[in-house]
Amino acid sequence: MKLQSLRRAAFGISATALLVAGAVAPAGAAPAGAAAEPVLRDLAAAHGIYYGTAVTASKLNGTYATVAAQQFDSLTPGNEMKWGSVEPVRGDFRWSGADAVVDFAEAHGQKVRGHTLVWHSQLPSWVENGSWTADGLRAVVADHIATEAGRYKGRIDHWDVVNEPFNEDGTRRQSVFQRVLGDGYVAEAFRAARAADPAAKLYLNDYNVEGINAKSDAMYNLVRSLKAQGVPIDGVGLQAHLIVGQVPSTLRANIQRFADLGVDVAVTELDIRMTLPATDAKLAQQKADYKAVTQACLAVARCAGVTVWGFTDSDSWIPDFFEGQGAATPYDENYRPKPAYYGIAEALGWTDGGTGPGPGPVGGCTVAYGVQNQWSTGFTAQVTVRNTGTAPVNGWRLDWTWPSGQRVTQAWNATVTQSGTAVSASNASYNATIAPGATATFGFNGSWSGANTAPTAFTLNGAACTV
Ligand code: 9MR
Repeated sequence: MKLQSLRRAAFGISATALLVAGAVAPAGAAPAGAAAEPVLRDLAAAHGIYYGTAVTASKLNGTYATVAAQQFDSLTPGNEMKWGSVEPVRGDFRWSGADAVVDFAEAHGQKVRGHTLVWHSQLPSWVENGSWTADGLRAVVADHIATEAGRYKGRIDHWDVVNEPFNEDGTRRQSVFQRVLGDGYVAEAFRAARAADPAAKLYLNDYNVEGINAKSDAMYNLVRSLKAQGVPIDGVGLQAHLIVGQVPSTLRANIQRFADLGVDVAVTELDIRMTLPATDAKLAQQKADYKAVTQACLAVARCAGVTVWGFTDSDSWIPDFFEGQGAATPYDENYRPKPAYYGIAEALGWTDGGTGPGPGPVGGCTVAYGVQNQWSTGFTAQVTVRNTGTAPVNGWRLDWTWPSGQRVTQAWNATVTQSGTAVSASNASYNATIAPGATATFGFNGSWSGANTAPTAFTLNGAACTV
């Protein structure tokens, strides 16, 4: 445990995990006598760091929402807070996507990284192509920061205030901000962000700055000079869009040198891409790489946490931007945990107890969910899980998300926990093993109001089941 991070650890553990049956245990705790899937957010919290993911607001339902809520304690909207998303036309604000991510995070005890206030890309054309005087653009940027950071005041853990200000050689990128306002736009943006939301930690974020190189040297010199001028900068974000087998050997030393300047550091957009198809060897290397990045963060006291840029290969920017490449995230396209997920967990201290990683069903699972009885405020439901794979399942956890705000109040034949709308049911000691073709059944009472809509998606040990 990092001593200076006790506050953050306490936050992580106080997540609204609610135990409704059985002994008190955190969501995802190992059922007796069985290997359980690791829960990254709990493991990270025990070290005083967070583990986050970028998300897409429109996908926050079903299995996607369940995994995002269960495994991560920080969310970054992948696109929804960018200037082009929130004010595509001057004075015409669209907050629904950003609001949805912030609301979801709060409902699940998660922090939010705000991304991003001042960036050359995904800018509305009225900003990018305006014919600006310096005073005119300065006022527009100040207003944008005051409006967006002000809207979410008190609800954002970190803001990426300025994103990607550098070229690869360490010179300043000639964005509209740089061209019209000069070097000082960075300091002005940080001051405006502090004024708008004094509680948010303010970050400078960039890519290809993970190792020690010309670009990260430029970032280092800028942070040093901002600190010397009293500019309110709190952290540095290393995006970490990496390639399998190429984690920079100087990553840890680089994190440390920024920390030594008196700022926090976060890995903000981690993904590790490979040339497709993914092979066992590449996935094994990717596991080692995810583990190494997580270990580098853990090794430096001021490293606040790690965010993966999408947790599933079905929600990754890589295939669209790098032809023939992909498989860059910790879960596959069907939400099955990949070796990379276990690499993260191992870095965070999880061991599989010698049973081998991934007790997930080899061939799959089906779930039958039935409401047996319903009255004005409550209901009784029964859930039957079938192992349709060819190997036994030894220890299981079934996850789902409530579509209409139900709550589990009492359960039998499983230990059920609920955090926000996300539910986890773990086996009892006497039904931990499900032989191929066999089933396990448990039941519970719940409360409902308005509607009692059945869940549409379930995962068994992280693998999506047929419903
Ligand atoms: O993940 C984002 C993707 O959906 C967008 O199409 C893309 C457009 O530039 O931006 C992606 O996110 C970027 C992030 O905002 C800044 N660092 C690089 C990320 C990957 O391009």
